[in-house]
Amino acid sequence: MKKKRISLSIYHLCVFSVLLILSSCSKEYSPNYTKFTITSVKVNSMSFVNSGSKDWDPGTGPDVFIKIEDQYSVLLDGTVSKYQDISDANLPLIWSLEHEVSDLSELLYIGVYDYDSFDPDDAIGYVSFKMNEHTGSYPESFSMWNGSLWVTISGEWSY
Ligand SMILES: [Ca+2]
Ligand SMILES: [Ca+2]
Repeated sequence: MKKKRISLSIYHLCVFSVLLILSSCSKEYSPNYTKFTITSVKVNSMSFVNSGSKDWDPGTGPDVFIKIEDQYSVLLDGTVSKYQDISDANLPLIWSLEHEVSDLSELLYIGVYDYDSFDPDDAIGYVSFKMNEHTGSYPESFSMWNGSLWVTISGEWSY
């Protein structure tokens, strides 16, 4: 009788420990991150002609780079990291970078451009996003589409 009571309490202790471990695990799965650092931007597909159905550059492929922008200004200018004379066979294009988003409600844009030497750069397209649209599952990467432009962003969440 006495022995049974002891084994029962050990059983309860085990159940209690398991519950404790489970509850600490579930806490880990619902973090409250306040920052996201973009570490790479990937262009999977894009248009190779402008709205007039003309090539971005006459005779050569576009020289593609990105900018991270908000509604008011350029936050990260990737002009120096352009890929020159790109064709469809060169996709996807990937840029490694580091840009911290500390206001998760900020409306951000990834602008994709063709670099031009003598006239203003051509705007190939853009995608827009707010990081707080992704705080449900806190993905380390997510994709966005706008017309034929398909962009994947990867990064790290932190406090
Ligand atoms: Ca051009
Ligand atoms: Ca070119």
